[in-house]
Amino acid sequence: MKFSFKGNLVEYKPWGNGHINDTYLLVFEQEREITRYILQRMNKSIFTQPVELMENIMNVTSFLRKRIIENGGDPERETLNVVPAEDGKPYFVDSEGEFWRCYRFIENATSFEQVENPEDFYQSAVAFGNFQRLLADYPAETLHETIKGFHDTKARFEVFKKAVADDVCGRAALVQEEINFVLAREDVANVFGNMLANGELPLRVTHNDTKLNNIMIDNETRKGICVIDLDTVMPGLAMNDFGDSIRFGASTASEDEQDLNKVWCDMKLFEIYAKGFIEGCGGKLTKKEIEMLPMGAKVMTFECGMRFLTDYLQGDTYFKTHRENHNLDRCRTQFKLVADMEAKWDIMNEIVNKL
Ligand code: ADP
Ligand code: GN1
Ligand code: MG
Repeated sequence: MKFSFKGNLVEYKPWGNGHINDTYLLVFEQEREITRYILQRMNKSIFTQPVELMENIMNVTSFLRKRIIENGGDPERETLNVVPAEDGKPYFVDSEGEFWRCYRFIENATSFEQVENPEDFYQSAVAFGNFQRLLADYPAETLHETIKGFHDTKARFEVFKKAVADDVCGRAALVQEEINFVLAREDVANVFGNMLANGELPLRVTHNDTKLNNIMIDNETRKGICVIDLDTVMPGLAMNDFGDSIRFGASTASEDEQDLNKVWCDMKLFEIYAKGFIEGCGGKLTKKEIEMLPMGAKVMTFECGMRFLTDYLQGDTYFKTHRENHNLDRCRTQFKLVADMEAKWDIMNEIVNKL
């Protein structure tokens, strides 16, 4: 690998639970000093413009770096740090045309797959809110759109319908109930697109993939130290960043739990996250945005379930899967959560009103 590493490679293994990139931990040693790195093979079929993507990441992380220093923080741990390739570029292209990038490993911090302690979830909310606040005056027009229409739920609904009609794997008949669940909720797919078109919502620079495992929690202070996985930082909606965190972190079970009796949207976790996120955004959210936070949770959960189902119908080509029907299991947890949010709709709105 043509990166400016320190010392000799002593260990190398797959790392983390991301669904998109191939992530490895590298351990180097020099005069008994250990340095760890994160190496990633970028998913070129999903991120078709890796050079532009890395340009976004370099620009966003250097912008954050300045803000973190101004606020007296530690830029080595509070933002991602790209390790340049030997030619100085922020990526390396191998002989097969694969794009690799490398980050310094954030030590003494953990990314969680599920909420183990409500206080951690609160801290992750503050950190994701802060991230949005820190980027509030980032020149949004200079960002490349790394995935076109990433959270255009309306467009994703059309892609879903086409996947059902094409039925390339002959799986549609097996999932009629799930298909009907989506088709009955076209209004959910349209709500934010319509509001944007009416000028009711501002576009902001958002993260767009705010799962709990995309934040590093400091092992000692238990604060959300660093927001990672910056591939989808683009202009977007505040409610979507809020909502994606809820769909993943406020669930009482993991994203691919097969026993749906275990899957609920926990209202205590919803409240804790809403409080932390609003605080983290530091008064930047409009009244309308705050009012629409419960809708963000529902839309993101619905969209994600629909994306898992689309991928199942298309033959599991987008998300990494590790067992048969993995995308279908994931889709079912999301729809169970949507149904639970619908049942708890008044409570969710009361919580946000109270805040
Ligand atoms: P994906 O896009 O596939 O989700 P991520 O960039 O989120 O890939 O990385 C996958 C996992 O690797 C993360 O959830 C986290 O646990 C770990 N990780 C990524 N970057 C770092 C880093 N700089 N330091 C420590 N751990 C990291
Ligand atoms: C993917 O990269 P990762 O694992 O953090 C996906 C998200 C989905 C999520 C579902 C670029 O996130 O949009 O919500 O899986 N990222 C991309 O777990 O598609
Ligand atoms: Mg990730």
